[in-house]
Amino acid sequence: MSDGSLYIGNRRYSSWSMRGWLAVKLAALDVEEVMIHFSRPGPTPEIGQLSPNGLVPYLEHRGARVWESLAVCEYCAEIAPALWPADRIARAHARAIAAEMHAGFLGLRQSMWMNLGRDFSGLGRTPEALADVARIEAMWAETRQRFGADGPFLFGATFTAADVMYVPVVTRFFTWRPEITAATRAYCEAVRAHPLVAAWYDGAAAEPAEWELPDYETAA
Ligand SMILES: N[C@@H](CCC(=O)N[C@@H](CS)C(=O)NCC(=O)O)C(=O)O
Repeated sequence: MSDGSLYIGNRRYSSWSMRGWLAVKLAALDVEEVMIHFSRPGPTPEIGQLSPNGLVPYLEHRGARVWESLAVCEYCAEIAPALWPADRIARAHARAIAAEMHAGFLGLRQSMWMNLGRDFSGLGRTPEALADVARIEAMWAETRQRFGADGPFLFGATFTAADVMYVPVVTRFFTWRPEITAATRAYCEAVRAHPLVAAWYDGAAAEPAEWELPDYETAA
């Protein structure tokens, strides 16, 4: 008998589910994984019936009910403190950049949505998306210079909740191929090679074609 349930959406598209799932896996919570594939037009009624905000990820664990991906990361970090850097100043920085991701980058998220099964190279390059890419590249570079010199992740050798929050940005960089520096590319490749990220991609590739949503399968 597991300690609860983690509700997620399509692996192919659900960037917020991916964050919640990664945090739960890194904390090794023993939860049943429940996939609710999205219906369109949304919102998906089954998700609305169980999750307080009508969205995934949604975690139920030993009496705790947690929605919002950043709150899921924080909950998991209570159980597995290494999800945040041990040093106070590094941890403050990690929380700030994780919050910036949770609250922002709408230009990137709207024009370069997550689709793990397509190659949209060169598309989606709106000024807003490119401004977000520039900010993210500068933030990653500063973070790695100050805190992650022993790499390959943002805070060094350990894959933290800050990396978790940015994994779906990495996937977008692979799908949409905006122009990025060699250092950004090296970070993206390290993230893509992480076994949990690879496992999520494999799960996405195994999803049935009937779950594909036409709106997310073509780009101009
Ligand atoms: N701020 C929320 C965003 C969650 C969110 O937007 N989830 C989307 C999927 S990525 C969703 O549940 N959509 C419901 C639907 O499309 O039916 C979080 O951080 O968890």
